[in-house]
Amino acid sequence: MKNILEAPFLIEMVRTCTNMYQHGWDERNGGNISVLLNEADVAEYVDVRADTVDRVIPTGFEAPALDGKYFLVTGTGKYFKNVQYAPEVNLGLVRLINGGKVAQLLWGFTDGGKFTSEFPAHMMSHAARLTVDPENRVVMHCHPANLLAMTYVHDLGSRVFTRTLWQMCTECIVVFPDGVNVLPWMLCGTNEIGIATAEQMNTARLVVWSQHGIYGAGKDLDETFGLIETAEKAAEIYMKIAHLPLKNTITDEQMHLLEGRFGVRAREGYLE
Ligand code: 2HA
Ligand code: ZN
Repeated sequence: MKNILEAPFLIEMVRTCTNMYQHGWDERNGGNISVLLNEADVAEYVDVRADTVDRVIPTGFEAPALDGKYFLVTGTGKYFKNVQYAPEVNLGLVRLINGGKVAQLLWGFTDGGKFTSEFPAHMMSHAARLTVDPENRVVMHCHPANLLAMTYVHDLGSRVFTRTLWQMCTECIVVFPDGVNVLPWMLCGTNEIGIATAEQMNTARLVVWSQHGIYGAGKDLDETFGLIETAEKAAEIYMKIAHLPLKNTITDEQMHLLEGRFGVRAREGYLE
């Protein structure tokens, strides 16, 4: 068995948590990440035989599409700031069984902890994204200040919110042509917000939780981080200019030029 602390997937997870903390997106225990792993990769580092599992944790939901799948996930109540100092306490590697109703702990959470309180939203989002994009591996949640601020002063319709973000930086429509979907404030940590988030994940890789934060999904940690980073940059520009007289913008005609130049298609009906 190889040392899991040297596994590329673990190193990347630790670096990403640290980076997100340094961006100010994950104060205290804010934020959570889950990464879908291949059994073959996992088996190099941990014993995957069922009879060696010593902790099973009920999930409180069903996710038949994820039965037998492995996830590296951040822990509930854990601080992103501390992941780099004690990955085995702050992270866990679980396998879902019994149609997703139970998680077997294969590694991590060594202080008796368990997966993030947002596990339902993560797992349901994985299931939704995998039906749209079989390459999807990552779901990431965090609290970037400008996106959050924007949900206090901007209309929360997904189309109008997306259009504003697209108008704030030329690259936005290229990075997230499917736009961002916006949920109203809901109680976090529940199956209900998980179901609502997953439903929004059918049409976009970014879902804003109003007055709370954002969810992103993608094929790896770098891509998902970059997606949130780009949306957050756009929100930052918006918060810098929203109170000033607007003299210029990126027009829909210019957005169509970007579609052609970069080979992307904006979400149906979002451009004139
Ligand atoms: O506590 O971000 O949404 C972690 C969270 C809950
Ligand atoms: Zn949160």
